[in-house]
Amino acid sequence: MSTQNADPRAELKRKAAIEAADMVREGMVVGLGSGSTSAFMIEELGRRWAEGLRFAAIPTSERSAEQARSHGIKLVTFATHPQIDIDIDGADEVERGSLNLIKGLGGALFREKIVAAASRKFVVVVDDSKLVDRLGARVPVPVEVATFGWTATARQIEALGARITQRMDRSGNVFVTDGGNMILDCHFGEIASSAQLQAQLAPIVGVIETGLFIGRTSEVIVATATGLQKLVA
Ligand code: ABF
Repeated sequence: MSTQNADPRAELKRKAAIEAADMVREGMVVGLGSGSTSAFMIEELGRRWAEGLRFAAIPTSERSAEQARSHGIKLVTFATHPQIDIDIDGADEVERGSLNLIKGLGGALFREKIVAAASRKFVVVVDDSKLVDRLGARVPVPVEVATFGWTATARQIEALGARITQRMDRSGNVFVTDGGNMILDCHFGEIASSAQLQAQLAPIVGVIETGLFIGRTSEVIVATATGLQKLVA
């Protein structure tokens, strides 16, 4: 049964996700992204799996793993499948010119970046509300940090000009990532150079990974009210 969507944005996400799922071929190793757009992609791959398409998948979150398992999709690890053919994932913002991304509002950025980095092709699926001229104006940069000493880590990020909020979960507790770390949502406003900001954040002790994905995107599938657009790096 396909998902019915009252939300028109969800319908756009579903269209982009199905287009990306169509790139998966027999025998491929596939990175499964996280978030609601990726969930549509996993649902579509589940449908194709039921029809007989066979591939191996590496999920970027426990939630995506659970969804894939529910369809019977074969999950593997980097130990046996170090090279991923295609990784399909969502994003929170896509910068039009560079195709650099902000990811991680869903909390899975660390695994998402590891999977993207191991992939020959990294395909991003979004609706057109995610396209921006400059990253950072609308959403913070999520930064996964170690819990130990996090206030010291936060002070160093603040020194780069960020206003920081500690990510909480729906129950009001500190959000814990699949890796057991926490997330600081770092509001920089419009970012002049996301590559430079990434270079400043990465060496801070305590920073595990940032949600800035620089120079990794192969292709973006954008769903608009009038159809699909493809942006290629
Ligand atoms: C993942 O899910 C994340 O990197 C990003 O934070 C989020 C996008 O969510 P959605 O597809 O629900 O808009 O891709």
